[in-house]
Amino acid sequence: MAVWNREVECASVEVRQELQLARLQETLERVYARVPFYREKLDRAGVNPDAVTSLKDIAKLPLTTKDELRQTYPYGLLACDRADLVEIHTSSGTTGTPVVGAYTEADIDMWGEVMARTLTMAGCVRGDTVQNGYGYGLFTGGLGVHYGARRIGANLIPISSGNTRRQLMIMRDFGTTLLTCTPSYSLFLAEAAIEEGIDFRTLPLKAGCFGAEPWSENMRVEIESKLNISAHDIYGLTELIGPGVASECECKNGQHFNEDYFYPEIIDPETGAVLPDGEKGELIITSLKREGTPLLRYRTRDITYLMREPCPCGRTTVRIHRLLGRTDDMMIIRGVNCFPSQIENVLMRIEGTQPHYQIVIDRGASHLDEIEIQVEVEEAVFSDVTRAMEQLRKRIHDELKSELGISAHIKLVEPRSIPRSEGKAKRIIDKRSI
Ligand code: DLL
Repeated sequence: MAVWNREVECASVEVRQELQLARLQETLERVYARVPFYREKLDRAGVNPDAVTSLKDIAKLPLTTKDELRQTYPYGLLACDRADLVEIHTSSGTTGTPVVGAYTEADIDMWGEVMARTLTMAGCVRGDTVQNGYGYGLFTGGLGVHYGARRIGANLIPISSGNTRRQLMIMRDFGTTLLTCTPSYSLFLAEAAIEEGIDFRTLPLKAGCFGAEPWSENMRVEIESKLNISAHDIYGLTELIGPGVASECECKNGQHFNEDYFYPEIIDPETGAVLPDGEKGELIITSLKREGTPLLRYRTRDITYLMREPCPCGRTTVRIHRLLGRTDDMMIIRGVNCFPSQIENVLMRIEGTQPHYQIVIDRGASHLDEIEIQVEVEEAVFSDVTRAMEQLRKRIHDELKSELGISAHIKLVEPRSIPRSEGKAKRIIDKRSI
């Protein structure tokens, strides 16, 4: 059964806003009564739940930041009894303190609904075979798609990420019609298919839902031609639910926001002022129905803008433009979120290295992210025997791998060879033309 919840997705603005206000008020009451962190925050801001009598009043509420989520780890933002939890996910970030999303049965139910809407937009119906190449586990990609495909009643292959040859074999043998994975991995599959002698034009694959990392219109053109499919952009984040926050319909002109569950705003990241539709800024999201870990005005750090022009598909929900960047320096390397500061922390505790380094990210012929870290080493080390250099290189590689989960190519360079900057150091050179 396709899940196109017309009553909600095609509702008039008035009907939708009425629902949003009622849910916002319930959420406020819930967090005020059950989450001391929010009670204190709202008290400090001088807003109690009764102060919100229209949707515009949401601007009175304080913003929530990722740092606050970390400070309240692991259960500080829980708005239900522990006994009512049925699942927990955390961010793919490896900063030591993960960001937690905790789900009650009703939250999982809602996740299934929004993910079923997402897959439906890509044309998925009962009888389709969905190959789910997002990682299963704490990452939300795997189980998010899983619940959506189950809701539709599609034939789901929970293959998870990696193991490229097997992905291709399964795709060919089981007649996969819909693929879900990161956009870069889909291109990697296309390359590998050539080596395996598999021609996508002969496969029944018709569509794919791609997200979890930045990609571009150029990349869509490449994916659509190489895999011979329709490629849809899907957006979400662990903090709010995982995938299922917004997704593209067949018109591919912005991602429809599941506004009955998530309330979007765009703010100026410097001043915090709410910006009008069409203006670029930081996406802020309030959950309207979460029971486990509801969030008020969460700063996603993702940059986009809101599009309210009618969409020919008939859905009336507001859309977000394809993401335009982030307000911080978070890198997403093969789906793993990490910050330059984490790499720096590892480098700085290894003797023989200098605090001068550069991170070069590229997508090679394989279409997968490759990361090279150039590190200046001390004079003595650099002139030392090759074996010592090799040991140091291996140690940096292994520590980064175990701490951040990324496998980087390490290049030790001479002292003073990395360009110095008069202002902020340019740590990241991102050559990915996505
Ligand atoms: O990446 C959830 C997800 C899984 C989305 C599968 C789509 C498909 P996190 O690991 O918490 O959750 O990372 C969230 O990834 O704030 C964005 O910066 C980035 N991101 C997610 N989707 C897109 C997209 C999942 N379609 C962070 N385009 C977000 C660009 C995206 N960036």
